[in-house]
Amino acid sequence: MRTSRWPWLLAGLLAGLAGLATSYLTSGLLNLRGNPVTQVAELVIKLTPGNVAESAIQAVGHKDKPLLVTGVLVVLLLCFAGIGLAARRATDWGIGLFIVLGVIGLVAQQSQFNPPVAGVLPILVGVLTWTVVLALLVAQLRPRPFLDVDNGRRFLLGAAAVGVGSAVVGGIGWRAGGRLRKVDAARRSLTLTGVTPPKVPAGTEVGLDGIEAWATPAGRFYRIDTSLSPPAIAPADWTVRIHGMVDHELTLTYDDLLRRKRTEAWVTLNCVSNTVGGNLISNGWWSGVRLQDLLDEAGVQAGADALKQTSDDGWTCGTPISAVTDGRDAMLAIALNGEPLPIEHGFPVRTVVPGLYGYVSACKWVRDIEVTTFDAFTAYWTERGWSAQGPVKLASRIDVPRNGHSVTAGKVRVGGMAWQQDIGIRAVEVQLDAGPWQPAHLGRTELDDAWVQWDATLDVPSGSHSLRVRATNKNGQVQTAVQAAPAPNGASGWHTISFQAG
Ligand SMILES: Nc1nc2c(c(=O)[nH]1)N[C@H]1C(S)=C(S)[C@@H](COP(=O)(O)O)O[C@H]1N2
Ligand SMILES: [Mo]
Repeated sequence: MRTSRWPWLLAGLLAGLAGLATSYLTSGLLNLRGNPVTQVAELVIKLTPGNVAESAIQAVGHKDKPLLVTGVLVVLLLCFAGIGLAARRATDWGIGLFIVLGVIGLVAQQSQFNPPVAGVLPILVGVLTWTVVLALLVAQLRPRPFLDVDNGRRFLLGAAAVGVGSAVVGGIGWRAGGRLRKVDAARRSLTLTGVTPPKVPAGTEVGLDGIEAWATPAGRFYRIDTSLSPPAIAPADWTVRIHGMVDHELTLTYDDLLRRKRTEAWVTLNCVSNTVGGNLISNGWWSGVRLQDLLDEAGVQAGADALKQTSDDGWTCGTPISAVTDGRDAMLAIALNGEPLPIEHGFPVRTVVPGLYGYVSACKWVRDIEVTTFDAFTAYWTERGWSAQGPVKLASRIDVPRNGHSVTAGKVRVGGMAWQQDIGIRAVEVQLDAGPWQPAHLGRTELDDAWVQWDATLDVPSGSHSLRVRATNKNGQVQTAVQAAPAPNGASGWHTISFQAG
């Protein structure tokens, strides 16, 4: 026993499998999509040069993803065995190598787009399991001359217990992930009639390299919520109740919603926490049912001024009724970019109100809408010091050039985005250094609820420069230069960047 390598190899493998099992269970319990193994596989895809990936995909066809995940697993098993052998030299070596694997997992998790904070937990749990189980198992393999116990037998018993335990934990993990798999399947099987695919209107894009796409793909949409794991709600289990200061209370199922008259619109959604020049803003093609129609049917009583919206996970927001009933496309949305809402963005139903920051309007996984007054309640973020009212502030941003970048001196094309949803953008101006404000060319500006792309061509001599931007809305208001932090009701100030020309 003492001389053979096999028990050490087995100890490494079993500790490794135990950590994968507890990590998998943690992902399942948290409703997390993917797990550290699939995330490493995705990182491998990202790091693989395009042409290599292409020929690999050609060689194996559409089985590329399962094959890659299997490949990552095989490499992992080899690592585990190797770690067992390293632990033979010194337990600390084995533990150190497990931590290195954990760091790789963490890098893979963090390199995902919008990694959920909770995604770190499965990795921590897994690494903890690895190190503890390895230490326990190899302790039985070290010669202990003064102890009169049969270490070999104890090791085998421990190894068997770890093996069985991992299988059980893995099995529970599979069941825990079942809810998300079921909702995913229900989502994929939906066919939403009357939901059209997004068609970017001609002229909205100014055609500048490096400027943010006018239409945000669903997978790149910014994501903000307070939930550790997104609620997984099957459409069949969803209802929304509209009640409070109404003549007739309404409870609608998902199918009720599907049978109703639909509205579709491009609406840019942004977060009150977005800093000047920041990217907590995205533009999507939303399909849903107008809130105004539902409120008309319920009959809003005199004196009501607020909708208290509550989500499946208990988050709340307060939305002014005036913003929902003045004719703008405020809706209970069922689709983003022509597909059922992504689970992370509120599936099966979320609210979208053009012109208000998300924290006062865009309730994801919405389950309850109480018609009430602002005096009668304090919503989640208002409780934490943010304003009860959150109309979107007039804002603009420079995307090209990026802050700190270099360009070739001469005629330089610059560009970016400008927005004030519901009101719309009339003009954008840029200022190079202390020069005069110069008008920018705008992409299509008809859609008041969506942001606008702008670009301008400037004469830039070589040297260091600063560039700033300001927008004017369709009411003739010029964006304020007064700098404000995001709290309590949104950042303001002109986005200013520095760049080099040479
Ligand atoms: N249930 C729920 N809905 C929510 C939130 C939340 O934390 N929970 N955050 C809000 C905030 S602050 C914003 S900016 C938007 C973001 O929506 P998105 O994640 O789809 O981009 O959702 C809003 N709706
Ligand atoms: Mo937000």
